[in-house]
Amino acid sequence: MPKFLVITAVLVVAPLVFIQCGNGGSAAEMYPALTPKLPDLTGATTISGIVKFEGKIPVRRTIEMGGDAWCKSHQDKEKAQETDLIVSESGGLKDALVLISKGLEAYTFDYEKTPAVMDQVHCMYVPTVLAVRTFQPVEFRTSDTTNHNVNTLNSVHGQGFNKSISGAGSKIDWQFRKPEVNMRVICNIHTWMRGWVHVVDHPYFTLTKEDGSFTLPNVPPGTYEVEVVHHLLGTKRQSVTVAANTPAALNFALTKK
Ligand SMILES: [Cu+2]
Repeated sequence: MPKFLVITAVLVVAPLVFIQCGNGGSAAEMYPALTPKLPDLTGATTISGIVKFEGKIPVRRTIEMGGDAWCKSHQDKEKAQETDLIVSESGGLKDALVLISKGLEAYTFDYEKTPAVMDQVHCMYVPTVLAVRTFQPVEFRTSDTTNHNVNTLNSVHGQGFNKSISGAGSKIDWQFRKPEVNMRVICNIHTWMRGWVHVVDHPYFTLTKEDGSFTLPNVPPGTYEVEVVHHLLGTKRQSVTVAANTPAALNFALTKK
């Protein structure tokens, strides 16, 4: 087949396959059968460290909600600050995903069935960043008495959705079934609303705290690649060898691209 036909076929057919497979899903939770193959935790220890932002510490501005009367009148002046880049006074980067990206291939972990929650409060996502397991139930809630929509359609695996939500206490139930990072959550009604969802297929991940610190507990001895992912600053990886009962330290620095 001529090369251009192959390329055309890939470009045309591939998106259709993604749409029809629907890797995400709502309503009834689905858990394909699996046989856990868990690591031996003898000598397991922690990997911990700090993720720093390199560069001038950004000043977070208060969000202007003037375009919507309900949001403006309910705005939490302290909390309604830009969420794209949150850096502490000491340069610690908040809300970076830290995960083991290589070294766990031999294992199969049980599902996490406790729902993860992203709420909408005073026209902001709370929390702004959510890190969940594949197949973990996720509840997109609203505590607001105004209308929102939740749009995650930038998913590269076609597991996003776009649904409207209104009425305090309402929720959208969803499952993300493929590992994926930096899925953006937006509300098409309120352009300042921005969140991110990361989906990981094992339990060795966390989000950095206010000061940029992180801890991955219960890591069995071995050699791993650890990855840090930030929605704005990109990805960095380092390898680390974890010896039995010896906590490992690992620091990262990210900067604007
Ligand atoms: Cu909204």
